[in-house]
Amino acid sequence: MRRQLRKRPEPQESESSVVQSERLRLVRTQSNVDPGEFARAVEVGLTAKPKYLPCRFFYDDEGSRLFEEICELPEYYLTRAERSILRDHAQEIASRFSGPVTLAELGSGSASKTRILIEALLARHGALRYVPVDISHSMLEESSRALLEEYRSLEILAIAAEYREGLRRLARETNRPKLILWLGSNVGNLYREEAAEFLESLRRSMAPPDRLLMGIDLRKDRDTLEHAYDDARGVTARFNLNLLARINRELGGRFDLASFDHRAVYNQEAGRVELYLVSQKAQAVPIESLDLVVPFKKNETIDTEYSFKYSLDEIQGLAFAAGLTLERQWLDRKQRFSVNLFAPAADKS
Ligand code: AVJ
Repeated sequence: MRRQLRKRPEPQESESSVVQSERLRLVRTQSNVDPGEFARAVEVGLTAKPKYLPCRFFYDDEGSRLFEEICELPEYYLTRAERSILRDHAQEIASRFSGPVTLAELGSGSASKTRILIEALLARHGALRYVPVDISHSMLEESSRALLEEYRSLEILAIAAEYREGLRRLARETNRPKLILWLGSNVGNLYREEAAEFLESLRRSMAPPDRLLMGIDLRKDRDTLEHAYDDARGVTARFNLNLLARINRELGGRFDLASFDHRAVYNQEAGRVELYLVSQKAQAVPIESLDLVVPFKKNETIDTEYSFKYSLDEIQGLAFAAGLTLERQWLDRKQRFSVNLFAPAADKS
């Protein structure tokens, strides 16, 4: 499924950079603008057995909007729990650095939780450089402008890229200690081994004073988890079905969205929520620009997302595998979610 980290071709080094103002620079990497990528992924995924679609394609403009809506849902406790932890401990986090830092963020999205840290860091150190990395160029531009408007002494380098390329660009930012944010339990979209590998490569890019602040969702009862991914208002269902709508919009697909169901299942053994789209009937769906007709049996599924959950022991294991030391860990009041501060392990750097 989401094998984006391992199996993707090496991206081109070329990037286009647009200086927007004295305080804002936007960089867009090559692979971020490859229009054939979605088409290739759909062709591979829908001719595989079982069928799958990589979850990174959820986030076109419509999908990004729906995800923002998910974050506000009563059932989706993740965002609120993380925000409350950040509110409670932002000052302590800022006080761990003795001077101005570079605040980097992977998958920044609308950066609404980031503000809490931006404010704490500005209050503590006066100046701040913010380097958000996100695949959505429009989201980056929008949120960057809003932040600059609000915070007068903030400086932004916005990188429109996937994580791996973003890291490469980030490694060049060496003049100040870095606080790297990876929030929202986005790590959950990686298989556990992939997560360890990715964090190890992240750790390699860190100097001794750098820190990683990571939000990780915790293992918990089935009911809470399945409702978080199958809400009463059907927003998550629309988010999942938007993958098919996107194929219709961009590739001339003829999916009838009403003939597919959204399904969320907690696989307790694997510790992950699995999202599927289920064909209600036998049907054949043409996708014009791929010159392909996709056959479905009744109840046949498309795997669309795995969202891995961690126990506290598994978080320690992840840190160890990546050569990181867990310096601090905070949980929300209901102990559903964790925010973790990691340092590069002393013997690794
Ligand atoms: C953005 C990957 C953290 O797994 O909770 C939310 C995505 N999918 N509802 C998650 C998601 C369905 C989300 N992450």
